[in-house]
Amino acid sequence: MNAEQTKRLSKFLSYVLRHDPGSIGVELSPAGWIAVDALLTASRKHGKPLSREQLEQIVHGNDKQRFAFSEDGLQIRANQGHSLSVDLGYEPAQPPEVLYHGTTHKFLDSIRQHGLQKRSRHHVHLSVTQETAAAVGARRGKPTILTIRSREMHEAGCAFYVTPNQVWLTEEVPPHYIEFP
Ligand code: HQG
Repeated sequence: MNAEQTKRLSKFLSYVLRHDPGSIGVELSPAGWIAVDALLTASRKHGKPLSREQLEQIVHGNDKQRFAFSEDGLQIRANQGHSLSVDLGYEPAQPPEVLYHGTTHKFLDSIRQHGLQKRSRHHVHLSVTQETAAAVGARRGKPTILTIRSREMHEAGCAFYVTPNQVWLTEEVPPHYIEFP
């Protein structure tokens, strides 16, 4: 599978596992899982033939670990980024002193006013490193990196969760915890 094919299938999987499993006629468990066999069969039926081997390549080769297999390897789910209602079961965790959020200039006025909001996702996504935040921000234009005083937020009672791929999640970030460049 070449890089272009991998990217295309990874996008397809993101769409099905985060947003619309019904588009290929399948359902997810409350924790977001689907049986690998059911996924492969449904994908084939909907014109996206996919082998177990390709799926493994996507799951393990993905730089951002968007997907995970269950321990027995029989099920798969997305690690984060859902718009569907799923309970991923991540434990609340204590964040580092600061975390970073990558965004773009045109959103700054609104963020200054309203803070960071989760928009269509379940959480606001925060990064451990400025590099990651820069890459996230670059998806939408010239990146701007915001520094979030996450420890202070946590001490004030805001819950944080961390995904297996070190993305930190929280409900929202009020403006006074954000340091703008
Ligand atoms: C912005 C990708 C105006 C926010 C990435 C962001 C990440 C506001 C956009 C993951 C705002 C939402 C998440 C406000 C937030 N006013 N704009 N009050 N509050 N925003 O994609 O964090 O490829 O939902 O700054 O790599 O960009 O999906 O969130 O620009 O890890 O695996 O609204 O998605 O990963 O955009 O990205 P998103 P995000 P995947």
